[in-house]
Amino acid sequence: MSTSEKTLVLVKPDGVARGLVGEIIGRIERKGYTISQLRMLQADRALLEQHYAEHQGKPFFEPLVEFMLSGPIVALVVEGNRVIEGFRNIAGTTDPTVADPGTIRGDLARDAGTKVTQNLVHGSDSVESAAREIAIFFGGK
Ligand code: DAT
Ligand code: MG
Repeated sequence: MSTSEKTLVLVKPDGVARGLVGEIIGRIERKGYTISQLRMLQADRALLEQHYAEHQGKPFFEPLVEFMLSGPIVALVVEGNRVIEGFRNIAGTTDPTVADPGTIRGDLARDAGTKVTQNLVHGSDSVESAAREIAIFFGGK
């Protein structure tokens, strides 16, 4: 049985604004995963409300959408065995203050003092989320 998976990775507006796209993509490549699709875009509200549907109603939802609208993002489909778990490991935990050193968030992000946590990257959290999110950003291809 193959364990090859796809995940949706986003470099969020803080990552693009800080010039960390290459650093983040480089870490994914050096880990050995395959980048199979990539696009830079300015997201709109409808796309983000769909992408973050699970967080609707939470206090950070509106700040999260506003933050994700604040500048261009880079969307990638990344493939490999157990890549969903593997990318979330190299990304580190949600809160960059306590994310482990060696991770993207632990090495490159910190508390920005904003209503929403700014942590450079998104990675899908399950096979189902990945399929749903890839369809949102890449039209189901
Ligand atoms: P992750 O991106 O680690 O999967 P998540 O899906 O729970 O985290 O939340 C999506 C994003 O929302 C997260 O990357 C940063 C922000 N966020 C999550 N929890 C938050 C909180 N308690 N306060 C502020 N922002 C938060
Ligand atoms: Mg999440």
